[in-house]
Amino acid sequence: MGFFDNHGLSFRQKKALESERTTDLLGIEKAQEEAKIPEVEGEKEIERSLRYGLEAAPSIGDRTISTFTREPRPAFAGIPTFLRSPFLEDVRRVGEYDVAFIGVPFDIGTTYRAGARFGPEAIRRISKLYTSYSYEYQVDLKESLKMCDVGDVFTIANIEKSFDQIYKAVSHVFAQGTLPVMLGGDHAIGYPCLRAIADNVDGKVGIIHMDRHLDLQEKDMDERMHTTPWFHATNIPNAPPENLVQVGIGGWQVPREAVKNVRKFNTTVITMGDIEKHGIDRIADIALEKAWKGAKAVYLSVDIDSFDSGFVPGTGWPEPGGFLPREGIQFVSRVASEGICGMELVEVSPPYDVSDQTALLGTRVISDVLAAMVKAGKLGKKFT
Ligand SMILES: [Mn+2]
Repeated sequence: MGFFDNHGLSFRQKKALESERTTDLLGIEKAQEEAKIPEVEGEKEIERSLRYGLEAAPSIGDRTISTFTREPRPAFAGIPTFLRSPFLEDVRRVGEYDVAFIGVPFDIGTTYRAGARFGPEAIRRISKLYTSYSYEYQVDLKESLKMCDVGDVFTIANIEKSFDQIYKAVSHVFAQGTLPVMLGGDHAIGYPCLRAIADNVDGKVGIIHMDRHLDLQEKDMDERMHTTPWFHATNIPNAPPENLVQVGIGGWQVPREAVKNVRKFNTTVITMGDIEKHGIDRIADIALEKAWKGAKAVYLSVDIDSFDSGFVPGTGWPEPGGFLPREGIQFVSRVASEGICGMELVEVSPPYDVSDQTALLGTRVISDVLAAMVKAGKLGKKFT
């Protein structure tokens, strides 16, 4: 026996222990799962790219590269649509898709820092960083969903007329059985978006609203601004306030007028303290239970300012102490896995953003919602 025999494990013992350890690592498990995901659409994309964009110059060894780029490579090239989805010029055909991304460049409902009209543009641009595949979910969105980007709603410098435009756009998409995903835009758009959906659902619609703010006033400075959507949305007969769950509320920017309406309407408010106390999973259960109570569908409204202001400088009313990115992402994915009828991601204000971080987090939230829905079998029925 050498002096070192008592100094720890032998090589063989170590090996045995290692294999035990690695088996319960998600990271290893996921790499195995990847083998099961098809790459059919990816291959079709390359084929199309070579046909439309021409084969590359002879000196290029990789013959999947084209002359004009017509696929996601290089990430810095190309005209941005959300997640590189095909731009659908003819919106009459939107019913052929599972999901439609709708830009809503609107910020005249903003009461402090403007700029959310550039939100859709910034979100689309930074979404070029993303592939359609997620390691954690083991979902390749383009292999399981028919997605399109329908471009932007034609909004104008009048809040009520813009509401009518947004209402018509979202109604059109939703009525075709396509999941509308709105890239905001300030939070005023929540009202016309919800109204469009509620008018097309035969039953009650619940709302899960992530925000630091209640957005529950009737009017702000005599107009229906971004501080007012849920007052008006929950005034729609089949979107009652009892089915409105507001998550992440808190801080010093909540007007007392809105709080009075929480009492009056009996909405469910969940603070960051509640989340701290009960944890994300339990809070998601509570939110789902309240929103789904007697409802036929649930709408998800994510204000990017629900995240801690340190992570989202590019927003209209930043407020410290909100969700950490991992928490917020976990929450939306729990909500999405029960199925949602539509979503909006609002209040990304690129003029105040730093290194596109706010737009990037917005992109992440939407991508994870879609992946969670696919994983739960709630989306992708039009994909063949
Ligand atoms: Mn807010």
